[in-house]
This record gives sequence, C-alpha cells and structure tokens, in this order.
Amino acid sequence: MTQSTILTRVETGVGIITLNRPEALNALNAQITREIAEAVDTFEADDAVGAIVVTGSDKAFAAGADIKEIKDKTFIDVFGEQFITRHWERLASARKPTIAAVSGHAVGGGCELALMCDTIVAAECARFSLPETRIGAIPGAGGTQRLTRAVGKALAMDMILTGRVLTAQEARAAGLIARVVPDGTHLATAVEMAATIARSSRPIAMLAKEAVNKAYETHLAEGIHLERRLLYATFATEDRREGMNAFAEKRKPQFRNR
Ligand code: CO8
Repeated sequence: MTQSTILTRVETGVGIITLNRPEALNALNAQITREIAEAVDTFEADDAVGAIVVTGSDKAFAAGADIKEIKDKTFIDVFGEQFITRHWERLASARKPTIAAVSGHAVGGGCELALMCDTIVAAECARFSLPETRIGAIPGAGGTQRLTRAVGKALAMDMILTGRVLTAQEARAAGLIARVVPDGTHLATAVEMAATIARSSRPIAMLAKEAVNKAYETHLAEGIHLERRLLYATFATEDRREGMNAFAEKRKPQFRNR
C-alpha cells in the first residue's frame, strides 16, 4: 500500500493535518490533495473536532502543485479529471473554521492552499509567492481571485506577473496573513487559536465564518442582509442564550453546541 502523504491527529479539539512529502517540499500531487480532502471530511464529521489546522514542515508549507506529475498532462487530461476542482477545493468548502500554519515556502499551489483556509499564521521565515507564470502556467487553485481579494489588485498583479516573493512581515502588512510569530512557534500558535475557536459554540463559530466568507462573494447590501439573518438565527440557539446569561451572571458559559 502506498504510504500516506499526510499525518493527522486531534489535540484539544483541533484536527491537525500535517503535509508530509519532505522529499518534494510537500509538493501537491494527486495523492496528497486527495488525502487532505479525506482528512477534512473526517474532521468535519468528528464531534471531537471544532476547528482544523493545516501545516507543513519548518522548511516548506508546500512548494506548489507537483510539477513533475503534471508536466506531461494535456488540456483533455486536466479538463477531464477536473484537476484542482475535484480535491483541492474541499478545504475551501470546510464548514468548520480552518487555519493554515505556515513556515518556509508557501509557493504557487501551496500559497493557494493556505489562502483556502479562513486565516493564516506564519513563522518569520515563511515566504509567499505565486510564480506559476515563470513555468508557463497561471495560478489555478483560486490564487488570482483569493490573493487579489486579500491584498488588492496592485500587489496581486506584482506577485502573479513578476513572481515576487513576500516575506512573512510583508504578507502581514498586506493583509494576506493574520499573525507572524517566531520561527518554530507557528503550529503551536495556530493550534492555540484553533483550540480557542473549538471551545466556543460550534454552530455560532460556523455561522460567523459563513458571514465573513460572504464578504468575498457578494455585494455589500447582500452581505449585510445575510449577516443580519445569521445573527437572528443565533437567537434560535441554546448557546446564544447561555452565552448572554453567563455574562449577566458573571460566570463562564457552558456551550453545548446546540
Ligand atoms: N513539484 C515537484 N517537485 C518539487 C516541487 C514542485 N512544485 N518543488 C520542489 N520540488 C522538489 C525538487 O524537484 C527537489 O527534488 P529532487 O531533490 O528530487 O531534485 C526537492 O523538491 C527539493 O527542492 P529544491 O532542491 O528545489 O529546494 P530549494 O530549497 O533549492 O528550492 C523552491 C525551494 C524555491 C521552493 C524550489 O523547489 C522551487 O522553485 N519549486 C517550484 C515552485 C513552483 O514553481 N511552484 C508552483 C508550481 S505550479 C502550481 O502550484 C499551480 C499550478 C497550476 C497549473 C495547472 C496546470 C494544469
């Protein structure tokens, strides 16, 4: 049997997916993208998991699509097998909150995989780039859309057309990532953030995530309308009542995820 290309574990309510193809700097081949999608399916169905963290090694989050695997493909191959759409996008459609913990190279599809997560925590040594035009392709896992929405057109064009590499500090200043932490502490920070999310009410966190993501997909009036509807929906939950009662009674809330 082929050895798995990822490692998974659950810790403090957090499902952790570690990309594990060190020989190829976690380049994303068909097997690893399928296994990531399967791990997301498993964690979404697991009541013990309230949030998901995706990480790589200290040297590389992921060095992009596996160029050696795709270099001989034809249009008919990639069109027929729904290359990228089939497995990669599963992470983007996760309903539970997701965090990318990035160290080292987040290149091409690796950067795009991080961008599929709800937020990104990076070590100082993290480097972000979309250099696909350097090898005769273009970003194809959402990069032209998600990067542009995250950092704006001017910087997205700079990165995509010239292959410019952003340092972690530059990525944070541009709004691509949420936090920069000392080398070696990115995973612990991301897991701590995810554990905080996992301790909150699951349905409330999912509603909040859905509302924020809508800001990327629709116009302002429509987004505000959805936000208001989702806020009203929180009033149908026991956890909303518990959260507000706990505040009034000066005690910690006991969320029951309902
Ligand atoms: N695919 C396959 N193998 C890779 C990849 C990759 N993307 N990246 C690194 N590797 C392999 C190397 O070939 C090398 O293997 P070997 O030891 O057998 O020669 C091993 O990983 C280590 O890599 P390096 O020796 O190159 O390590 P360095 O530290 O010197 O350099 C870099 C690190 C800068 C990250 C360098 O490896 C690099 O530039 N990699 C390629 C990055 C890249 O261009 N990524 C974008 C890929 S395209 C993409 O993601 C979206 C494509 C959508 C197109 C759709 C088309 C249908």
